[in-house]
Amino acid sequence: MRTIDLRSDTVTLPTPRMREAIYRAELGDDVYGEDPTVNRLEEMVAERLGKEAGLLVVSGTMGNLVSLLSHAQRGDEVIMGHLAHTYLYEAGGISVLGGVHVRTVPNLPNGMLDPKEVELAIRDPNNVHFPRSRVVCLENTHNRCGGAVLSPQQMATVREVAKRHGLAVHLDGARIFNAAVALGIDVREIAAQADSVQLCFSKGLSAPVGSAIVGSADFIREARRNRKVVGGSMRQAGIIAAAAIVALEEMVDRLAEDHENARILAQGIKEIRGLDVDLGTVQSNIVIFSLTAEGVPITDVVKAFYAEGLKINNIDAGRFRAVTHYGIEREDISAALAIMSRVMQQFV
Ligand code: TLP
Repeated sequence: MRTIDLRSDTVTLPTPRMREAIYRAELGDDVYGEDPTVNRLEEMVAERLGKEAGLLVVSGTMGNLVSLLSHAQRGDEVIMGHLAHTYLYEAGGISVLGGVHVRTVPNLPNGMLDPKEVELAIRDPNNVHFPRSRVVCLENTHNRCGGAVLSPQQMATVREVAKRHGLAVHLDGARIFNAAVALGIDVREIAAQADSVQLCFSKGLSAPVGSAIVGSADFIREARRNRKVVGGSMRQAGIIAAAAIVALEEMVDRLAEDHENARILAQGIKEIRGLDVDLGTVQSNIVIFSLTAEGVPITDVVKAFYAEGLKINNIDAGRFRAVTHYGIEREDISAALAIMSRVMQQFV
């Protein structure tokens, strides 16, 4: 039985071209700055996002950690949404390792932060009671808000407040290319609304490992030091960079297919008794949908999906998340819907 894995776009395997590029990669010791493939990737990603410099890091989590440690010192405060990945799913790294305090403001259902709420959260720097507000984080696309896409115009409203108060803006752009493809714009327009951006190669872009951070040359110099602090400096990391280069060159435009598949999946879910989805929230490759069948433990439904070869996890007691990605074809979406429909008959 073929398994259809919609748990995440992190499950994507490297493409044949990536395996070939990994095999052939020219390598050197990157801690000496001598890995030509890493150097090429870092220049390429900075150029692509319209920033001065880039840095390869192991993961999205490390990219956000190193970025925030570079913007904020011990006792400083970072403002982010209460549904931010960095707040919910990164093991509190910035507090654990950096002594950086987090202040949350409510995420709106569209993934945005209300600029008025952000402004209210910024502390008076002259009051000794308060940590110092240093940076505001946005996330685009927004994972827990169902892959919601933030436009540059929306982001600019938060950036304006941050700049007026002298704060930096960091973007968790794990899926920034999904946002750019969904909006049909150059990714630079999104990156321009942040001082630093973290982006992942290992999600929809299908590389096996790796993220990058981009920003000013000064910021990246500091981030390179902080990457060392967290043990993230690598040696012949061209092995990783080679696949990331292929990801940037070949895997961005096809994200549109994932978005279309997500929409078809959501439309199908809407027709299944016992499940529901707000189609307006499906803007990229993530579908968050609800269990409406009463008195059914959601984990029983998850188990029943798995037993039929469909991997979808729940994100809380009432909602599931499905993510489309490279390797999931239109037929898989039809097959997934058939399984969901069959399974839900047991529960309604
Ligand atoms: N997200 C993963 C899980 O951790 C939930 C997923 O399956 O979606 N920022 C965002 C917006 C993310 O979605 C993720 C990963 C990260 C950062 C962290 O990236 P990694 O997993 O590379 O550390």
